[in-house]
Amino acid sequence: MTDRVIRIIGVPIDLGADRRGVDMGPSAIRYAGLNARLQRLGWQVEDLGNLNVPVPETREIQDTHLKYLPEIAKVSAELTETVAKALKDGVVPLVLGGDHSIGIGSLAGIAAAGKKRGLIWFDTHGDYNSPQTTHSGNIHGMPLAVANGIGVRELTEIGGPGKKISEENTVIIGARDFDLDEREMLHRSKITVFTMSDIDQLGMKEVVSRGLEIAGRGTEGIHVSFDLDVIDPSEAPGVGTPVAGGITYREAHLAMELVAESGLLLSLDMAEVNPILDTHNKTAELAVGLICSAFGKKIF
Ligand code: 6HN
Ligand code: MN
Ligand code: MN
Ligand code: MN
Repeated sequence: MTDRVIRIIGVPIDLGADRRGVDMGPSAIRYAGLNARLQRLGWQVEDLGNLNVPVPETREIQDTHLKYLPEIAKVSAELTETVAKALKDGVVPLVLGGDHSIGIGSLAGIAAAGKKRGLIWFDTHGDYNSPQTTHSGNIHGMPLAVANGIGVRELTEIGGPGKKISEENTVIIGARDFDLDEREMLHRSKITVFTMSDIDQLGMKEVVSRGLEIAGRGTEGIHVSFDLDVIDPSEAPGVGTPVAGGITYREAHLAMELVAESGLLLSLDMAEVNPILDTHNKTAELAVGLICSAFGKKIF
């Protein structure tokens, strides 16, 4: 890491998900001591505060296959500009969700800044639905597809036309819950998927090493988009979409430690913390711990 400034961008959005609450994620993560802990690691921290996001009670759903599309498109466009500006300013964007629709703006911002970056997407889910394949109509199930040019133009053309990721340099880690058509689309793509079963068989160290090799090949570095629901609900109860059978507390830290050691990390999203379902801010504290591991915290 050559640059020592992290710019925090909060995105208090839960319009992309059915369950309320992940809009409070940025507050919970800050409350868990994020800024001070990053400073203790030697980083300068610039906190931009939160983007302006409407609350669902003030809006109506127009299209049930793409719930809150106009609102999410507007927030994503603003996030795109904010992330692109951070990269142009030479600082490290840290985007706090909010639901995982934040990935749309993060990845579009990276592309708009002209950066060729690999991507590691830690998630239970593929987030690779299209308006045709979605069963929920929730846009947080679509950001990876959108970044790959799949979906409506209101989303795919944010930050300019064309794909925002290179499929060959994109890796999903921790998957265990795909929708059927989503799974088919991912099979047809060149995205690499490491499932929970792969982690069981190979171990987290090997999976992340392979992931870093794939994401880092021929790129300037990598973006990591971390959905807290990849962690087992016993250790991360406060997430938008809990699914049993996730990675452990230590596996999650090991993954972030390996990311830090690689020296490849250029930007990070932390998504889907839901304080309403959390117990004593446990999941937000875990999110802060993982951010610190990703940005170089060592145990000894
Ligand atoms: N997330 N595949 C489901 C859907 O509604 O499309 C779940 C998506 C979850 C998205 O957790 O970021
Ligand atoms: Mn997700
Ligand atoms: Mn998820
Ligand atoms: Mn279907």
